Amino acid sequence: MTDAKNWDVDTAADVLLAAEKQRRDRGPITAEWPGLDLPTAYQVQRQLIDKKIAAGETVIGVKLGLTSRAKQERMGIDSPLTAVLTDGYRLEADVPLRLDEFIHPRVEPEIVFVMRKRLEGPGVTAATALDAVESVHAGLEVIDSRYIDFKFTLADVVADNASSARFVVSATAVSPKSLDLALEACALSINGTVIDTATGAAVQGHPAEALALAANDLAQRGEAIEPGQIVLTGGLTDAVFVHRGDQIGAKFSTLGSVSLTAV
Ligand code: OOG
Ligand code: MG
Repeated sequence: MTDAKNWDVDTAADVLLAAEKQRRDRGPITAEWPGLDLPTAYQVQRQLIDKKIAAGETVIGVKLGLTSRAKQERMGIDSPLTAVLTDGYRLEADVPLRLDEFIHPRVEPEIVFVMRKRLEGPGVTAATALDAVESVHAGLEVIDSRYIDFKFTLADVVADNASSARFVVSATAVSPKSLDLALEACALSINGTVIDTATGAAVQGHPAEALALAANDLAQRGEAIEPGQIVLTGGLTDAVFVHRGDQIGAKFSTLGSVSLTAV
C-alpha cells in the first residue's frame, strides 16, 4: 500500500468520484480497505450519489447489475446488486457517445421499465412488480468501471455505483400487458454484425423478477422505486468494448431498436 488513506465512506466516495472525473482507473478499494463490507459499500454508493445531487444532478431511477449469468460469469461475481441512476448518466437518442469522456467503456443491451406505481419491498413478487410498470423499452447501458481492467469484488463494484456511465432508452413505449418478456429476444450488433443474442429470461428468469429483486433489495436500506422512475434490469449479454467509430445496436423482437454511435 503506497497511499495509507484514512478510509471511510466519505473518502471512498471522493476517490471514486475523482476517478470518474479524471478518467483514471485505480485498484480495488477493498485491497486498501478490507473493512469495506457490503452494507458499507452501499453507504459509499449513497454518499457518491448525494455528492452528485449536491452538484446539481437528479435521481431518475434505479439499475440492477449482474442479474444475468453472462454478466456474472464475466465479472466472477454471482450476486446481483442495485445502483442509482441520475440524469447525469442519461444520454438522449442520437447524441454520440464521446469516448474521451470515459476510461474503458463497454456497452450492454438491457430491458428497461418506466414505473407507474410506487414499488416498495419486502415481499414484492414478479406479478406485483409488473403491475407497477407503466411501459417497457429497449435500452443500452454504457458501463465504465473506475477499477483497472474491471477487476473488483462485489463491495467494490457496489461502491462504484455498479460501473454506471451512460444509458440510452428507446422512445417507443410498449405496454407490459401485451408482452411475454421472458421470450423477448435481443440481438446486439456492432457495425451491422450481430455479436451476441439473448432473451429476457437471461435476467433472473424474467425481467419482472429482476424488478422485484430490486424493490426487495432497496427495502433493506429503506428505499423504494418511485412512480416515473426508470429501471434498468441488467445486461442481457456480456458487455462489449467500444471503439471510435463503432455503431452499436440492440434490436429487440417487440420493443424495437436502440443504437449508439461512438466518436
Ligand atoms: C458492473 C455493472 C453491471 C449489469 O447490467 O450487469 C451492470 C460491471 O459489469 O462492471 O450494469
Ligand atoms: Mg447494466
